Amino acid sequence: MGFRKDFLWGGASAAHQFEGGWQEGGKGVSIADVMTAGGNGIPRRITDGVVEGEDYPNHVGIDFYHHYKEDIALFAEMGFKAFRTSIAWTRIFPNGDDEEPNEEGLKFYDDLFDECHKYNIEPIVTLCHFELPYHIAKKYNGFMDKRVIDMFVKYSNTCVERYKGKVKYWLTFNEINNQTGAPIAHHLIQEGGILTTDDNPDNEWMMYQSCVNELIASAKAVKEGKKINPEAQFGCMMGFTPFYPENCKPENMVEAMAAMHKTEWPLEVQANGFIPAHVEKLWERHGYKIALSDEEREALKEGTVDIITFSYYMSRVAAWHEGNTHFEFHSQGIPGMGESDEVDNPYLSKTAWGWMIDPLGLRWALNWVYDRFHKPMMIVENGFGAYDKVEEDGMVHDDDRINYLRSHIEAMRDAVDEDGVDLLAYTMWAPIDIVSASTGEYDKRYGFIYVNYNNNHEGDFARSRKKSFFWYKHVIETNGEDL
Ligand code: BGP
Repeated sequence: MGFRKDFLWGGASAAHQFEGGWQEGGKGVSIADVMTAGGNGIPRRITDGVVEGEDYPNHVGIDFYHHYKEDIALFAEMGFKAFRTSIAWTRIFPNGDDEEPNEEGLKFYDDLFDECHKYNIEPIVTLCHFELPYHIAKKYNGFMDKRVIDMFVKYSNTCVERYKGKVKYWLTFNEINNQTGAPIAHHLIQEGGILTTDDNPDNEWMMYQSCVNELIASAKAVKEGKKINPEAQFGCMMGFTPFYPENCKPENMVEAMAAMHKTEWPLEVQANGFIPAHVEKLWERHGYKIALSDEEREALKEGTVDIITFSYYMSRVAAWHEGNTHFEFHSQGIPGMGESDEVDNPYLSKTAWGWMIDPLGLRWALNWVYDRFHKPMMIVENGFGAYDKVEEDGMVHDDDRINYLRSHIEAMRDAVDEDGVDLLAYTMWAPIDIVSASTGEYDKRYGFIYVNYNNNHEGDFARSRKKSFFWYKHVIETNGEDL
């Protein structure tokens, strides 16, 4: 009973949120490098190139680029079996469409993966985590252009070939479903949101088209990657949020189903190999002409994933509104698209950023995915963003974080023990404080390891262990028995 003996306990991060060194080692500019800091209710913005005087936190991250040995040693001290990180596309192909890869960039990840293996830490590697090369966004309008599919596949093949003996687990795109989950520019980052605006009526069509192109790129990368390295295991990566109906009114029940359709459809594509009927119907209803050839449909079929991975932070609630013409969930009131179909959950508390805390939702999520696809799964993100305070004893006593993680690991253990789901890994987000993806803040902290740096760019990047560091070490030591 309990977790499998070889369960991969660890943590997860993403290149743009912690590496820094944005102009070192021949790296090119990514979309994340032209994203301003937000916070305090101000949204992040993607600027057209780097603008002097703006704050771009991803330029520095937490300087992992120069601290990776120290950081991996700390992960090893906690007993990590796995570390999920991403490769910055622009370290390998600085412009995205370059002929030859950048050797210095390739070498950096060689060293990083070697450092992980030194401590028997298995790397789990995301190829594209919210950071398309800026040049691709500008020149091709990102994944709206079919040529970018081949650029991604070339990049993926280069990595799978180079790190053959070092990386077994590959995830193609981070939270690929967020591309169409909420039609605001922030979610167009991966495709190159620079050329779109929030109130562009073509946004939804563009999001579907660019997401379809990403799905084709992903499938081709899986198929070719398995030829390059038959040992490799490829996974999709979803941002998973269960949707509950507001109550047992049948309309709300069907609205919650529609919300799951709307937000998780790429998972169906990557696991089943075809576009689900409900999506084809939505395109038809809206008159979206999605370019998808027979050959591309075949590619989707041939490139299904081996494992399903997802992030889990919260659940959400869907409500039907009188006057809605279809069961078609909209999370935001968008011009021409009606009011928001999302409401609060009165049974749950929230983080300081309004994310609903729902450990049982994780058990529900694991079952929802396993019931449908029967493939091994990994939880590759789950964590608690908070304002941490260093106390007089020099330590962060992050009991709220411990409670959050404990309750989620318990729910995950129940899903394994009582429901029989096949779970391979748990990599919490993020073992060390990093830059927040949604707000660009340093002060939204997730780590077991505190980094002395803040929103005002004060601090020396010194690392120190929080109370949760010692708690998680014990969790790993007991393989999740003693929480
Ligand atoms: C996920 C992203 C991560 C990470 C996490 C936490 O959606 O995959 O990159 O950032 O959310 O979000 P945030 O950093 O906005 O708190």
